[in-house]
Amino acid sequence: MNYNRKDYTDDELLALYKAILKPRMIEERMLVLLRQGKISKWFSGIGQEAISVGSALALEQDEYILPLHRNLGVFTSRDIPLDRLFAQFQGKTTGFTKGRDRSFHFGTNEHHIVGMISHLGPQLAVADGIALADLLENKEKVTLVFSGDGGASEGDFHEALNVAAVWGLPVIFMIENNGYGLSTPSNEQFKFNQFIDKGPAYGIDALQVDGNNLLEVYDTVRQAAASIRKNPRPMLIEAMTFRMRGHEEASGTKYVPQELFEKWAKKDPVENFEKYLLEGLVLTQKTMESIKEELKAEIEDGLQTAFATPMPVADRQEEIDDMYKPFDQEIIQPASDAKTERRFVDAISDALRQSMERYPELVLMGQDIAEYGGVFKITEGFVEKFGKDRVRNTPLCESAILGIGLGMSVRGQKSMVEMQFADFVSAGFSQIVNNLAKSHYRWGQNADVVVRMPTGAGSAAGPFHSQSNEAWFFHTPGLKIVYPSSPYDAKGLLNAALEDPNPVMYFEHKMLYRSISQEIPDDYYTIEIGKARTVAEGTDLTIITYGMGVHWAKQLQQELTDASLYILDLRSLLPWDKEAVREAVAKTGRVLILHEDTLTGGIGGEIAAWIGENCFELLDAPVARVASLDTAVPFAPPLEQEFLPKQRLREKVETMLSY
Ligand SMILES: Cc1ncc(C[n+]2csc(CCOP(=O)(O)OP(=O)(O)O)c2C)c(N)n1
Repeated sequence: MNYNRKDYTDDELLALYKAILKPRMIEERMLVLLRQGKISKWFSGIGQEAISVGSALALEQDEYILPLHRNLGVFTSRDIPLDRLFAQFQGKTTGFTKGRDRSFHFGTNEHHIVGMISHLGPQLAVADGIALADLLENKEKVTLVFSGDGGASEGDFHEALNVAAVWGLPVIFMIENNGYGLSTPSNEQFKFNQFIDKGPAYGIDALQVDGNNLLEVYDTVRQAAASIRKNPRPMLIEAMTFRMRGHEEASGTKYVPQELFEKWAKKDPVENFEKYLLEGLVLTQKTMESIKEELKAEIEDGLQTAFATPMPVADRQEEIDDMYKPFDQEIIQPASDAKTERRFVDAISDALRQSMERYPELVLMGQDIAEYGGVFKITEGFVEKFGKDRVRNTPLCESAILGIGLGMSVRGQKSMVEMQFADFVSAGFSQIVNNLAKSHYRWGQNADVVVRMPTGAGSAAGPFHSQSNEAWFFHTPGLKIVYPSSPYDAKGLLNAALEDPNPVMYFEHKMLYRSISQEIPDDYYTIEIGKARTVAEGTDLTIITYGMGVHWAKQLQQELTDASLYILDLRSLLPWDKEAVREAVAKTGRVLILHEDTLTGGIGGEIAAWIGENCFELLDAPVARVASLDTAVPFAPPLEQEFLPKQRLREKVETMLSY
């Protein structure tokens, strides 16, 4: 192997040697422990250490790295105490996730590392988000994120590179091309010759390195980083390497031809570097032995401490509470009595504007939201007031933008991501339910992101511009969901959502945008998240609902001549107001749950079950539900009307009243 030491001193070379030896020695020990049944799973990075170590050492200590499952060398190069690292592998409390996530699935802001989620690709956009925060704060920093050649087939790879290119984000995309994705060889994974061919297609500089040559990786990343700090832009580095063991230790290597192992064994990154230093008299046999002894002692010491630490004891309340970053919401009253008649759409716009003034670290992202003002014109005029840095048009990359939101949270920034239509959130689903929602529970990193969701049917917009999909998120611990039905609530709840450091899905029904208005305070104010509102205090039947359902119920109340309705608007769906529901049940003893979302698996099912379990003795009739038909949302108005529950509401109410 050809090493070019340039002007690196002997001490620098020795530091590199120690750094590459460490993950190798840890791994060799781990493989023994695995065989002894003392650890449960191991993803080997043997043969690929030069990439992790070279990359990590080439960056400054406070520059973020986002490693994957073969990057032990990143963690060791950032000097993570080994007892904590091993405790993490063993699921102990002294690790980084309180025993909640395994192996390398953790982040530590102290060490400027954001670990992976199993899905691999989502990681790339998180790096974009960290880089965007750095760029906006003129930090002159680089973020480096890893991808395998297999993971690069994911759409997330394309989105992250595309956004990074368009926004000029200071990110190094380090692709470890090791020839296999689990058992799938490159020729069944992609059709192009090499990853650097992709660079120009994205408008990104791309370089290829010998991933087994520590000095080459180190030097290349150092130079790339120095250039990017001065001239922020993304860069793709393809590190050619080989996976010397199975995908993980249990999965074997039968599918890999033996001659490949033989060929690559000769290129072993640790042995070759060691030989180079010995031959160049940078390293003596004696120093080498004492370095190995020292590392061995450090590893054994770390293992002993980790093994001596007990397994976590489950504390139910702590488990539940840790899904969210603690936040004591302080309800803010408007500073004056000044009020103006505002439509629902204007109330949302007001909240965004006032929150942008209140939080200089808040950034808005969405398709066509800048000069164009968004398809519903909610951010019209925002660019003039807040500038394009903070009001960002995005490419059609829902997944990347949501991941960027998490990355910005890592750097202490707030973001609002506008889905052009709630339906399109499916393109970014994984980021929300796997990354944003679980991050705090896993390693204490909150996702300070509000996702605005223009939702609902009623305008003959067909199956893909009309869906109610709040239930997709209702089932995901770690998220909050609010769903206002009035301009007053729309403003107060959006402000509250933007204040909350947790990920909040904010649903806004499109049919309410311009059809309702109300006098609302001119000043900034917030409404408590998780608090329902009593809309009507009737005595014969309780309707529990939210969003458009509130308006359908109110209309029916006016039409009914011989019965009165108690109407409860939930306003927040996660958490939802159980006390208010209990009270509402007690008022009439008859409960109908109404929502625009389809019936099966809808939120009504959960609320009905809770009432059945907790309020049985308050009931005079079975809890009923009325919701949309279990179909896609149809286009033609007569079909859409039949789909929506409004059609069936009156009949249902009358049946219940005569029960
Ligand atoms: C979205 C998703 N699909 C499938 C998997 C299962 N899986 C985990 S790692 C892996 C192979 C990844 O290959 P590559 O990105 O080349 O990285 P390598 O393991 O070779 O380092 C697969 C298929 C996964 N974790 N996530």
